[in-house]
Amino acid sequence: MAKLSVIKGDITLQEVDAIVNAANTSLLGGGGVDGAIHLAAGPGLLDACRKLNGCATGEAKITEGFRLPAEYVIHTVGPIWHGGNNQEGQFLSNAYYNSLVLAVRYNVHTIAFPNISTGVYGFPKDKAAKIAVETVQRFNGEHPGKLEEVRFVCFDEENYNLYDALLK
Ligand code: AR6
Repeated sequence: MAKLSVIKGDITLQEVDAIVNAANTSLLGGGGVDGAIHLAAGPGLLDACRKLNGCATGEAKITEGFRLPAEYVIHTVGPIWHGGNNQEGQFLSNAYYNSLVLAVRYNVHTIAFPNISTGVYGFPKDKAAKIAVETVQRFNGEHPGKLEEVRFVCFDEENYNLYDALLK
């Protein structure tokens, strides 16, 4: 069974097969974790993203990692929080699930996720953490032996504490 772990830190430094980017539908860069990943990966990442024709909310696309320690970047788009009655939970779950589907297809065994949608997209952190953990556990149950480690990389203390409690 894949190990689910949590650390407080910077996703661009993670030595894993793939890191996940919380992107927007253009895939052409932005602020937050997206900006940090593009900065660390270098301009090759933006060139590669230009060829992907964007990405719908809840879907995922993959590129190489360029200057990052990770071999791949999986770009996914979480939902913008509009109060919770617009299928935000389903879209967030899809973003995690579809990232993992792509990871397995590319023989990724270790993967790091940021806390998708919990920055400028405004998804409540407690709800998002529950959905993230439940979705990864469901995927693992459905795909036994495919993943070794799924690491949640939290940038802020509040997210770290939420994941730490859920994974205990
Ligand atoms: N490593 C790990 N986590 C980080 C890092 C980092 N280096 N930097 C920020 N975070 P956000 P969203 C955390 O806003 O809410 C972009 O402009 C941050 O603290 O990056 O999905 C895209 O282009 C927060 O917990 O992503 C989109 O337009 C989490 O990453 C939009 O933001 C996600 O915050 C996506 O919004």
